[in-house]
Amino acid sequence: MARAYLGLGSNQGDRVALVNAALERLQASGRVRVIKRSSFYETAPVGVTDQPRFVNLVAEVHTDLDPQDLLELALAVERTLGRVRTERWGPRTVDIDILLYDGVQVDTPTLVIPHPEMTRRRFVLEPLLEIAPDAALPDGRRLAAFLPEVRSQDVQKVAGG
Ligand code: GSY
Repeated sequence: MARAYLGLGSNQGDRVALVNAALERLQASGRVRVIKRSSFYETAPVGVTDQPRFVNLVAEVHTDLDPQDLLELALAVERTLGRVRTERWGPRTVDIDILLYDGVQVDTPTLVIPHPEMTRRRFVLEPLLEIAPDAALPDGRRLAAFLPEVRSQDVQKVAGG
């Protein structure tokens, strides 16, 4: 059984309900077990900044799927929750990114693990470090070391979330 960390986000509709539904559908597949989930974080958009604010969280999952099949499942769940991939960095009902998968590196045209942007995104690092303070990249670099560089990004833990 592999351990993976997934980043989930939404900035359309009932954002919290959509992220919860995505986790439920991943688990309902029978191939993914959600072990831990971070708090919800309300976050300013990164990349295309002229779009609604996001809610984000990170979940630790156990899975018997290999990385490519986990990606296929994530994309299928996104589609069932109404995501249509039009604008690359634009608004989305729900987005599921594979951040880390055991200690492995994947570099294919459709999938790169560790997620190539994760060290530059406070909306990923903050929730990830909440549930996995010692998390590290496959080369051993601790993710906590990247947090000071992204502190200026607007990320706020949602009370009770
Ligand atoms: O890759 C995730 C989608 N995304 C997000 C996001 O989830 N949260 C925030 N705050 N900004 C984002 N920009 C993109 S693209």
